[in-house]
Amino acid sequence: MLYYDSDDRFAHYTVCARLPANHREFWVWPLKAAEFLRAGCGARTPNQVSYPPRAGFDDRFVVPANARALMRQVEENAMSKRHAGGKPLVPLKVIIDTDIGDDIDDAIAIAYAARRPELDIRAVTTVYGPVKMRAKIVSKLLHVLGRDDIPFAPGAGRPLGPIADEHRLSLAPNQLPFVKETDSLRAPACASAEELLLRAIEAHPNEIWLVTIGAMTNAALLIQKHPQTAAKLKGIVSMAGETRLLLAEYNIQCDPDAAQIVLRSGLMRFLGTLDVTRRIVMREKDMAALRKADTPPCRALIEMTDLWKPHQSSKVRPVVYDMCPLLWLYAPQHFKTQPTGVAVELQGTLTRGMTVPVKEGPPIAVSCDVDRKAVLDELVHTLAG
Ligand SMILES: [Ca+2]
Repeated sequence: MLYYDSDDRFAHYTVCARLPANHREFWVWPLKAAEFLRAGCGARTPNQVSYPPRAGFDDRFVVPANARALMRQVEENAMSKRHAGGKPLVPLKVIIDTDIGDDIDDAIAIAYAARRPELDIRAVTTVYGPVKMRAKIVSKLLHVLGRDDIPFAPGAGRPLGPIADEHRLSLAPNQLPFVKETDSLRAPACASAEELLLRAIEAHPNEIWLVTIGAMTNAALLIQKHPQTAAKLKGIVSMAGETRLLLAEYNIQCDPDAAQIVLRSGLMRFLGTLDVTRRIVMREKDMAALRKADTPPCRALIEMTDLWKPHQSSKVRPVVYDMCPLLWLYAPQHFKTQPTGVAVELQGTLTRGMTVPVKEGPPIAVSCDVDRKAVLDELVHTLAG
């Protein structure tokens, strides 16, 4: 049940939603008139409603035809308000640095971020191996998402140092067939991720979060070559590393030397580690919801999932590691973290690429646990709601 009120003093509407029967609380917060109208409620004359609502509250103000859209708006505002401590929603500016095309979670993370009002994607850059092919996938995906306004560029293909899996650098991404010959793709905004990163960060100093969901080569090059611009980042958050299992996590393994530079830079704020993020396996009902939604973004993700599936053996359904740093930015309550200094093992022949907790070094919020159900519900609600 939804109702609304006006408050001329602040020139906004107050929208209230009564949660399902097992909840006793009411959520109340301001929505600007524009947001209210965008939620699909039309220009009805505001009515005065007392708050807290009285018993026997008058149903004349209920807006059932728009209940679903309004409820979504209401929930999103509530979440943002909780995170922002009651301040109006100001989207967080992010640059997503991705190795899209191999695992499926990059595409899911970008589609998810593009639909969240809390996140403002300022650029997408690609990294590791066939970066130009990855950029083509980004171009197509952003188009399907209706986000041709987001600039993108290919980044560094080669890691800074030697890697064990050299042959992987030349493999075409398994999701490249998502891009068809008949597609007229938008061109990259500039020739290199380096240029795009400089442009985006300098345009909004101290406002941009760099979100790495692949190897950290681009981030490390930025820090090495342009330290003054890198210092204007609000911070870096990543899906990377593993501090409890005795293994080297993939994104670190792809460029351990770059990871060491980034983890020791003082810019890293959050690491979504393997042992935590690998728990977030999409449920069959989540995939069914995407299929049922049948929107262009959901159809694209299903198509990309079908391309990805034959190329991996262990995963039953997508594991959405890469959305974690994006979600943590505005909803950290879904994660438990431990402030930890982290260093990368660079010397060991068997251990190169492992991330090790260390006493010295800048502390990073390293994930320890995650509310898996909350994350998946948030994801599906965002993509298919
Ligand atoms: Ca990735």
